Amino acid sequence: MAEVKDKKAAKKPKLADPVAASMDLATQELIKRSQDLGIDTVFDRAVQMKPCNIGLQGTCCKNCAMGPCRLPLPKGGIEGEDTRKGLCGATANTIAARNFARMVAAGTSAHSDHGRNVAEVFLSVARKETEDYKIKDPAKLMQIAPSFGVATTVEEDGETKTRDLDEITLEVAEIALAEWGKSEGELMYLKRAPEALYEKWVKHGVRPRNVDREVVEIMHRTAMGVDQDYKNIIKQSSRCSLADGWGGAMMATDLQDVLFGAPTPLQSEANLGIMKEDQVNLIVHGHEPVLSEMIVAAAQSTEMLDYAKKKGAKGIQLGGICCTANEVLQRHGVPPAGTFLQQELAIVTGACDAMVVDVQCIFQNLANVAKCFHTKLITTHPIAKMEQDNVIHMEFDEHHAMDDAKKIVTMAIDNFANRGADVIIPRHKEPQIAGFGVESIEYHLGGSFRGTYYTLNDNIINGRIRGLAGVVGCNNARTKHNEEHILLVKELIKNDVLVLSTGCSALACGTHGLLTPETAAVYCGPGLAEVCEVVGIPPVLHLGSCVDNTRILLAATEVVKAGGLGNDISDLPAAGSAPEWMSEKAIAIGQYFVTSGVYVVFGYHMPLDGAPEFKKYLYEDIEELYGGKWDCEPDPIKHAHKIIDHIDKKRAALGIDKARERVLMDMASRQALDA
Ligand code: SF4
Ligand code: MSK
Repeated sequence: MAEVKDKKAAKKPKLADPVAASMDLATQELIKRSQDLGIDTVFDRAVQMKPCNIGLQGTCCKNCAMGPCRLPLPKGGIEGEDTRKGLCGATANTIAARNFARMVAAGTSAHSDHGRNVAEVFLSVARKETEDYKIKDPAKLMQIAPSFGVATTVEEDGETKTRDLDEITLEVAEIALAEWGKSEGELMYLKRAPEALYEKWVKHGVRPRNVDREVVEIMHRTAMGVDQDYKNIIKQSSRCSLADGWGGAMMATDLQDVLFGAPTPLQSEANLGIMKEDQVNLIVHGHEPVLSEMIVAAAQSTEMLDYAKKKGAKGIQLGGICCTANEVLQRHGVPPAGTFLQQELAIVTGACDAMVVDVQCIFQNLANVAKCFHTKLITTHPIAKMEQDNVIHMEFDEHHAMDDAKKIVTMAIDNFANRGADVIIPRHKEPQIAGFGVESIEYHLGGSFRGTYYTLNDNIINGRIRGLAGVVGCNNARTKHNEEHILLVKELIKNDVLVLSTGCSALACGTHGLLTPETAAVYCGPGLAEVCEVVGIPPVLHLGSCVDNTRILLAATEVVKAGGLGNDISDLPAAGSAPEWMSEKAIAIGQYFVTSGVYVVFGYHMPLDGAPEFKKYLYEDIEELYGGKWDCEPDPIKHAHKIIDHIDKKRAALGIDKARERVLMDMASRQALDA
């Protein structure tokens, strides 16, 4: 018996094969290093623990203490009537729909609570309660004020004058913050959508009343013994998701742009190779730029740079992980160190002097990895602490934001001297152009005479650009790191599909060199390559973080407005995709794109297989309501071709499929299209 125990104890845990785990060389190198050092990372844990088969099917319910009730689909499917039910009688459809709805609620609450925090900081600025944040982009404020019903001009003595900026700021701040909990009416941003889409939302009764209420209502309706009609549950999921996409997340993006500046394209680099041996490496990770903006300002201050030099470092190298990376990249050119799956590896370099985190997508295991090195792991948000005793909590408060940021940067600098000699920073990094937005797409692909997005629309109509794809979302340790993103995106651009990218997908594209204009000549079809060359843009446009998916909604709205491609988002030759999704936020995003008329394809897997009738509703029937629907395809090449087929179907419906057959059009046919 003792021998058996010894054998068990001696059994080594299974480890990930670095080459099978990631397509990125820097990641492979550091997975190997972590294994040599006996430190487990998500890649190893993914081969050691398999997902639960019933959870994968979406049909495990634990919404009351009589459960968990588990309703797997029998092998070989169901013949005849589906008699599966939980103790209360809940069907597989009800259980899968409730689980799906709760993901929408969780995702919406994450984006929207982020948005609320930004709105609160914005109100502090408007009330002049903080000196550290300012309005950096008054033009953007003027642009969004009318959507909140705030006038930007006033009639005085027969003249139209611009109103006082402080007054506008305060009115926008108060109205925006009320959007989370107002007692009457509907979200004000809904009217920014194309009219035809707004009318669909009216017809189907899915206009969100306020942000918080739609989340609360999902939690109520999915509680034991409430809503037991999967179509009705999904109706509320649609309404809640709109409160995210056309509410909390959209306000987060807009107010961040007003406070920190709307992004314009800039040059940077990507991947773990951005870390430097002779500088203080400070990694910012999480989501809210309210924190990271101050860290950037503090780290670039002469005071901190001088202090770093005094402590023997040549400078301070900031790097980002996850969506914080996108936020500081798009506004300051701070290079991303990695995507979601590389967070532990940044510490495994041995060169990370401090990692500062706020909310969302942060592994609790960071604390265990940090324990093996000198790295200071600092949590900053009151709602996101860690139980491990090596984690330092330094609460970040907007009222003394710069002081807090300087304390954090000082801690990183002081820790530089504690770095061991055993440092491995992979050499791999790529140049990139990032930071596009609705406004910069207009600048690059717009037209001065014919409407803002005229050049883009013209190139879609004449077929040089076949269509648009929003490729977004996470990494997932159940798939090979970055591979689905990259193979999918390459296949799309090869087929002349212009890609708009956010989140970790955008970081992956940067890591693998797809965010440079030069990429076009190497990977694109002839039509897209020509457009990219003429206007000098990459074929994959970096549009920011997860909340910035709302930039894609607004860009699509601008395309509709510019004319010639139908009168609703659902008419456009366009689709959405999240090839390596893992977060509940991705489900909320997918649902608001579907409810906005977009065909959305996810990779990996969707937790719907245990409820085929409900799955068919999301994959087919829902299209009749909003013009968008869900799909799933784990193979990246097939995934790309589902999107391309959809784009071609929409082109045919618009009558522009002929144009694509002759990409090089003569003047007469161009005029015919314009007519
Ligand atoms: Fe089971 Fe119904 Fe309770 Fe869910 S709500 S755990 S299906 S009894
Ligand atoms: S960070 S939500 S892993 S994209 Fe927004 Fe990346 Fe997904 Fe987090």
